[in-house]
Amino acid sequence: MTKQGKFIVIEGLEGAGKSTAMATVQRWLEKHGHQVVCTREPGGTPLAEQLRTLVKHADPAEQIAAETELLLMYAARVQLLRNVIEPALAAGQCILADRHDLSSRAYQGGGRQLNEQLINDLRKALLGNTQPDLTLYLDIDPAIGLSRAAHRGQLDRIEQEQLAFFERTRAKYLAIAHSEPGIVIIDAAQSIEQVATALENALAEVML
Ligand code: Z5A
Repeated sequence: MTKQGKFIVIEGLEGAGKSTAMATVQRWLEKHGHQVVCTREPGGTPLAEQLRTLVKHADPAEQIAAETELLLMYAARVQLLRNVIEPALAAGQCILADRHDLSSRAYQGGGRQLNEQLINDLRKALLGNTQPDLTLYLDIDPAIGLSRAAHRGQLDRIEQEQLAFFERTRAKYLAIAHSEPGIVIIDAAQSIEQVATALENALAEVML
């Protein structure tokens, strides 16, 4: 029987350094002999990429209900799960994910203050047993993260939220990371080199 691959997720606020971390983690995994499939959420299949565009660049004239936002994130996630994540894990490959379900719990649960039961029910009904083996949460003060991200130019719909929204999101990330197993908190205010070392140490503990 083929060995089930590992499912590794990178999480954090915008500008925390997720894209930079993805490259570090991918290099580490490949160096240690793993076949890596990278994903991003929302996105990662043709339909999920269309949902990503909708959710990030919806017409500002229309108010997007928080529940609609959550369901669009979930529609994209289930599409990615069934078409990419589950088959790759079953084939013994590693999934390296730029965001997964913890983003919904933090942004829609914390930032948007949606009912937690609703999010938990969706998770249970739709994600089943496919859970990350390791989540690397890059923790950053939202003011620092947003200032890093601002260099990229025009902000999307969610990036235009007030600082308080991102502070609630960060608080939810931290509360979950402190209370559940399998989530390592990395101080993302450190230098890129220090963050890379912290990521490699966390990987070594779980993967070696
Ligand atoms: N969202 C949601 O609400 N609910 C969900 O369930 C899901 C998502 C799945 C997706 O955007 C949006 O959807 C996101 C959450 C929401 N919205 N917001 N706002 P995304 O994931 O595509 O984009 P993002 O989160 O905005 O990612 P990002 O801005 O690309 O962040 P990043 O990848 O973490 O940043 P980076 O590109 O690696 O780094 C940013 C800059 O900082 C760059 O110039 C780096 O060189 C620099 N950097 C990186 N690390 C460092 C350190 N350590 N020191 C100094 N500078 C650094």
